[in-house]
Amino acid sequence: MAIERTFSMIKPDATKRNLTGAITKVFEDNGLRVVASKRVWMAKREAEAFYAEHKERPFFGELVEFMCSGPTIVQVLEGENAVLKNREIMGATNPEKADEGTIRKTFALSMGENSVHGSDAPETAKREIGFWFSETEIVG
Ligand code: DAT
Ligand code: MG
Repeated sequence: MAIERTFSMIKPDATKRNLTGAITKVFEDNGLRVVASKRVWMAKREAEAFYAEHKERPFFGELVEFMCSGPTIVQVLEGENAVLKNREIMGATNPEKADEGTIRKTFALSMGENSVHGSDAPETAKREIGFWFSETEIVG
């Protein structure tokens, strides 16, 4: 399996509870390397553009408001099969349905405040990495 990159966010519910290091450690313990990282407090227009695929969903307003409610850590993770591996490490969107030992099972508060975002496919990863990072900010 080739080395791949994925895009990750540590969401405001997690940064508020000082879980940035604890969550990053889970990535590293599972063989994913942080090759880019920055702390951003999203503007409403950035959250709306980043999550544009969900704009017709009933939870869109709530999602955008939450993502702008505090700082987020945006990261690029690199490793073997990184996109799928990160989705496995994260666990299901709804923490009540997430497997034991996943980030969302361990840390998430609810379906909305679910601590992490991760790209769902390699093409999505490419778009999401490009949304937040320039090539020179990614140091493998
Ligand atoms: P994921 O983040 O697991 O890829 P998604 O892309 O379907 O899930 O949704 C993006 C985010 O929107 C998700 O992390 C939390 C929020 N969300 C999704 N479904 C929701 C719902 N039914 N109620 C409230 N928030 C929801
Ligand atoms: Mg998604």
